Amino acid sequence: MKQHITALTLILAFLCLLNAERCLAKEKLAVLDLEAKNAVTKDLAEAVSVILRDEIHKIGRYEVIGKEDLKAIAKRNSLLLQADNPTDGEDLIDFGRSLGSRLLLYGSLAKFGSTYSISLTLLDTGKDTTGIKKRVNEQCRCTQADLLASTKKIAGALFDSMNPNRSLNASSGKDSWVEPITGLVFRKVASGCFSMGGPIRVKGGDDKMPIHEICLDEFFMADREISVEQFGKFIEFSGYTTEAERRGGCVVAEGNDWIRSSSASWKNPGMRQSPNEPAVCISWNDAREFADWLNTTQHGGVYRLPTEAEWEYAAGGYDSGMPPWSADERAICSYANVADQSAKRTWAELAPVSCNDTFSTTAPTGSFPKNDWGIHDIYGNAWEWCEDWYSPGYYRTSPSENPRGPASGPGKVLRGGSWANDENLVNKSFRHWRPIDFADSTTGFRLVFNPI
Ligand SMILES: [Ca+2]
Ligand SMILES: [Ca+2]
Repeated sequence: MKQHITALTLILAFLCLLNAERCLAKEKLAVLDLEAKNAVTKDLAEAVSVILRDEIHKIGRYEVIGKEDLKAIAKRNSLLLQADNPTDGEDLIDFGRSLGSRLLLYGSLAKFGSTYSISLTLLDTGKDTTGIKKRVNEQCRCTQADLLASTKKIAGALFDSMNPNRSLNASSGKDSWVEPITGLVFRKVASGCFSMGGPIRVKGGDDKMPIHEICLDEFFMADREISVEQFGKFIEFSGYTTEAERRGGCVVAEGNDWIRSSSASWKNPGMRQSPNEPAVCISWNDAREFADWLNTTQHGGVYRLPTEAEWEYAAGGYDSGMPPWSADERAICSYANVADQSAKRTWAELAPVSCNDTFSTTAPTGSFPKNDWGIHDIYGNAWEWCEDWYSPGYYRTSPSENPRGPASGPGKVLRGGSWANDENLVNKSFRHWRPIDFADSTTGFRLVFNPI
């Protein structure tokens, strides 16, 4: 008998050598129903979730907990099955642990126009290994039937062929993040401290004083201003109408004056623009809507406008911490699109710098050299909205760590100057502001990103 058992054990061991996967205990994986967003019905989100479970089961590496088992375990343990609203990371970790499943897959399915957007996050809930293991965002400009067919591919993308550019978490050490819908590239800006503010001799009054030490956590900043093409994607997918289009137009340069034109908007800002030039005639509210839209499409992290401190820290991304033309203003045309001699030919009343940057209005984003953080056009081209309310005395009371501006103000901060400004406004410390519904043909924006 003992000999028979030994022989059987040997046969099993041999079979295991031939197919090790069958002999190893598979890792448990719980797949929550996808959250239905925008124009997606709960039924469709559930159907895609079922296909996801099947496809992951077929991969063979995981014991996928079925929907009914999920419900049963949750009921047995008096848990709230959070499949409809998987938003809080801590709750999800607790939920996964309670299920006895170290791996938890959750996400959402949204629809913008004719494009489906599916976002999936694989969460490790293990006590010593807690964290996001993988993340994937895919878009499918397709019919509902095609979406169901392509779900198989999405499961593969998550477990087998993730594009490293689309996977990131705060501790991964990656230096960039590509937002999948717009293709926006975000560069890591490392945590650090710097002197914020500037001397009064620089135009703009004493709101830049006192110069004070600020320390910031790491963040990711878009390497370019939002372009006309990228803003157009937002409009197409979201159906949003800008404030200029709804509320009487945009202030544009006409002749030697700045006038409100009722027909002007980001589509028609009073000057000819190519798709890769910065979107202008953008109000703060419009910029905020853009960020909110991205946040509804994916779980990768939070998109937002930079704080004023983050903007100024990123703008100091040079060896000296100051822009490279600080010693000689004529060098500014090599680094930024400003009101230069070519602009003067079109707009006679501009006070131009004495050099020629060759662009009379906006330039395609990325036309000028990036700074040491990898960021283009932080000076000039389009003004950039910040998250902070403006207050002229804020620097006297600002906290020294991660300041977020005062609680209220007459408007929001704009930074960096534009194609219509000289070096007095195109500099590191000049503080501009406008009401949140204001838009002119110099106001644009860029985003920052914080991974979860
Ligand atoms: Ca110019
Ligand atoms: Ca700019």
